[in-house]
Amino acid sequence: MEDYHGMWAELGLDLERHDEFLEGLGPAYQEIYLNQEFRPKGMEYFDFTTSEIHGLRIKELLELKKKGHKIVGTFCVYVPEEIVMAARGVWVGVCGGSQFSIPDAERILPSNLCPLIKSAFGFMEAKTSPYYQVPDFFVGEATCDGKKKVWEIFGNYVPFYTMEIPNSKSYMGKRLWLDEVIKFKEKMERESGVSITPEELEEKIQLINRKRRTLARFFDLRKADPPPISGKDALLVSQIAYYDDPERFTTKVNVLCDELEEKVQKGMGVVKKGTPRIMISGCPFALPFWKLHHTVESSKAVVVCEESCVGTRYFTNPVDEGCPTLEDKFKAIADRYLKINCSCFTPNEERIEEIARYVRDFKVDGVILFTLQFCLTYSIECIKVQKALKRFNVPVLEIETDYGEQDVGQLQTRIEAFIEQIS
Ligand code: BJ8
Repeated sequence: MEDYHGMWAELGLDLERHDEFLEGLGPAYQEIYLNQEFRPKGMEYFDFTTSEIHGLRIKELLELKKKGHKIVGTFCVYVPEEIVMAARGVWVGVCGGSQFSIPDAERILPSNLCPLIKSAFGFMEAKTSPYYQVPDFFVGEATCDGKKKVWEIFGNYVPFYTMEIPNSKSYMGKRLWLDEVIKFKEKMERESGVSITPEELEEKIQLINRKRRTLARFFDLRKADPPPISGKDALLVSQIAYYDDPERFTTKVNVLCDELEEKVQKGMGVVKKGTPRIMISGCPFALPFWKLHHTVESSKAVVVCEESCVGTRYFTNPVDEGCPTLEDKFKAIADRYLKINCSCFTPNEERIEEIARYVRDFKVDGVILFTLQFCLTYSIECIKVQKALKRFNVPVLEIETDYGEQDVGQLQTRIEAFIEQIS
């Protein structure tokens, strides 16, 4: 690997602590990822991308920045990727998925706050990740209370823009959201000095739709028994979707899918046919949060689907293509994004219907309802989801966890007992 210390120093990173962070990741990746058996060859690209996520990808982003592209750090799948790109911007997901940065955040933020928020804040505040140094500005969203209040503090450190998200998908909610999408387009145009044209927007709608359809193809292949890829590898692909160049990412996922298709045709999988199939449903899995998948897959089961923003919620529903006017295209974008079933909406019945459909389609034997500690919306929504799954006789295990390692033993015991029960 090239030495990127010069680049990181120019970005103002705390080099010593950043090295410490990267040094911790290497052995974890070896143990969790590289030690797996029967990995598809197509995963080599994703291993490489992960190893270069603070190196080559940052170098690419800096080169794009030099050419006048605006780098936009985002925290939510509600921030429309097509609009960022149509204004010559680059959309990068920057949610935090590591315990490493949490003590830094807790010096300022309350400790009884979601780890996803604390982790991002800690990396930004202590300058231990380039993803908080490179963006020209950040876009947050008024979803959960934790996020929307922390964005106010975040904005004291870095340029920050917050999108309002309605609480419900009512008529008024839809109007508010369309207005927010238009305001965001204006913000992007102001930042980049580019006026978005219908042609440019259509091109980006089609580009991001191709990415979404490819991820849908990838997830479809996981419906096979045995699945041709582990849940851990599939999770990594979903995580890289937030960082990589969309065109290149789509090509590489398609190459991986071709390989997986062949395996499925030959009946080859990463586990034996009949291995208990788990769906994990709930909060997002920001990179490098792999703990839950690793625990499940070390317990003689396989994860076949993530009902999550790092999973199905990211790619479900393309934006309508070919809408005649610019106004229609923005409306199509607003409509598509409002179909994402985040627990911050009330009511959120569509999410429950979606979960039931995935249980059927992915032939799921048991569902893990996953909540990050202190995430009230997903935690409370578990009550309804659990009730619905009970009606369909689907076994459910509720897990609330954080990014730390302290509960791994306890998680392992609970997950093993659950898998034994459904086997
Ligand atoms: S659309 S799930 S990416 S808001 S886990 S920070 S909700 S306390 S991340 Fe999310 Fe957008 Fe919704 Fe998806 Fe708050 Fe819960 Fe933490 Fe969360």
